[in-house]
Amino acid sequence: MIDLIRVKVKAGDGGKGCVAWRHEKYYPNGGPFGGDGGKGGDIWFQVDTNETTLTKLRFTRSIKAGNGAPGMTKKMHGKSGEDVIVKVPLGTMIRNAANGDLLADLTRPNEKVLIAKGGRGGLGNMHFATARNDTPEYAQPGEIGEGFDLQLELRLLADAGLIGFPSVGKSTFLSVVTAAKPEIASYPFTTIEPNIGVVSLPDDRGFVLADMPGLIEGAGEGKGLGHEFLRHIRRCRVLIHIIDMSGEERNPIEDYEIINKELATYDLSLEEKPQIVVANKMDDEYSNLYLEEFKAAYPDLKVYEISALTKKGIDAVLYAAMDMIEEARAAEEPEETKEEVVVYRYQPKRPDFEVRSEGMNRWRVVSAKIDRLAEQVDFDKPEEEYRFAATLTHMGIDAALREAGVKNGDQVIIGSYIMDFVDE
Ligand SMILES: Nc1nc2c(ncn2[C@@H]2O[C@H](COP(=O)(O)OP(=O)(O)OP(=O)(O)O)[C@@H](O)[C@H]2O)c(=O)[nH]1
Ligand SMILES: [Mg+2]
Repeated sequence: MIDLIRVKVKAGDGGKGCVAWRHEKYYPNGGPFGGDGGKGGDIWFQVDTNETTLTKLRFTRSIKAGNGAPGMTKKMHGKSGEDVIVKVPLGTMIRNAANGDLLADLTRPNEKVLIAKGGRGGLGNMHFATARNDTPEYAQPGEIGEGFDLQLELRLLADAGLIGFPSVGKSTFLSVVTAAKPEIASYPFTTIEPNIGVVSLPDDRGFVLADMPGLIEGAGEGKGLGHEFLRHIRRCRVLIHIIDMSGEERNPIEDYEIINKELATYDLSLEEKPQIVVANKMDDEYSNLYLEEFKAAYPDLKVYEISALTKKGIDAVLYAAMDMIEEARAAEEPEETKEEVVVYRYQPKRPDFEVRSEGMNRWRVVSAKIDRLAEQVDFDKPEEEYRFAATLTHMGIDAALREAGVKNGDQVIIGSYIMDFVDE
């Protein structure tokens, strides 16, 4: 499948903190002076409606964001690593290849999602001075950036989809109303992958149109090529059902029935989708006869008569499709603006925290939740400090530290705070 690919992503690592000392005229041994490392770059994915396939990423084995630079003396921060924004087509689904978890389903123009977060920079030694030790030889290493194996899948997000039996002229239709150049031939199953194009109407409206492989009887249960692509059809707002009216190879009345039956077999909701019925190949000498029969069989059905070959009757189909699409759009997204950028962050389920040994009687509690809490604590106020400590105990952090082997008097680093572990 062309629209299923794997790619590795690795966000940037944080730069390491710096160990440095203040050496100035009036501060001969002026204390720790090392700055923090820079943050590693993040990896984002963003919808770009100019992209229609994932082919560009097909040969990209891995995507890396920049690492943060180490901290420097004079308390200077290292430079942050550069972010990477990967442009993908509308309808891209991003999964964690390891377990199949859906990380993002990009269904809106410009939608942007953070997939791999860069590591935080390590703290420089200026943070580590305490009453007990005013010459800390220690600075933190940077945090490792997140990395995943991703599986990307493109589900076409076309507004309209062309359906019908093989050789009825679906690709021909696409080729005359868009700039797409699908393969066209007189044998069935010429199209084996969906093709996509953009229809631009003279009144500045437009929509995305997809051409599908031909469906046959039994497609809904997996016969032929169509089955794979019925799931794409499910995402279209409007179906344009093309019928070969020349009667040369097939019977139009039967065709129309069979295709609708297959749609319903695959998914009942497909039966409900707005459908435009198009009689194609009206340039053929017998077409009018078959059309009469067809109309007699379905007297209430609106049938658009066209010839994709001579381009006759095409505009009426496009305007009808456009109107139905706009109606469907309005019903789906009542008050959304098209240019909106939606940013969200996939959060895998993890324990709230992790205890790591950093050697030299130092420990680190890694936890976004606690970091957020710590930001709100005023450590100059004993009651707030006490409440914070109680929260840590409540979350099981004391217990986890003890289990990891922390001893009385060890240093515990939480976010950008360093505390002495006092076991009473
Ligand atoms: N006479 C006539 N022939 C047409 C017309 N439209 C398409 N054809 C011919 O019908 C044949 C099949 O056309 P395609 O556009 O490849 O058909 P398709 O529906 O995409 O077929 P698959 O991809 O196999 O499902 C080609 O030989 C076309 O030239 C038309 O309006 N009139
Ligand atoms: Mg085709």
